[in-house]
Amino acid sequence: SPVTTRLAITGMTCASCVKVVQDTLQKLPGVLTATVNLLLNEASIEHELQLAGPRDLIDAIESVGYEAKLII
Ligand code: 9UX
Repeated sequence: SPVTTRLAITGMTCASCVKVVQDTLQKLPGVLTATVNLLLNEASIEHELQLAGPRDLIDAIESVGYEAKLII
């Protein structure tokens, strides 16, 4: 069953950034939904832990040039 993870993202300055981050997350196996809020610099991701853990989400975001940290 899916869990929800929130990430604090650094480096997004425009709507295109939001789309890049959102598309990157949504392409990952195990991600059901990914919502990115530019004003809050935050992403909320529903994902299957077995397929995509928090580290996978963070690595994917960092691979396209942004910084991400887990929000506990
Ligand atoms: Mo455009 Mo958003 O290069 O950083 S994608 S500003």
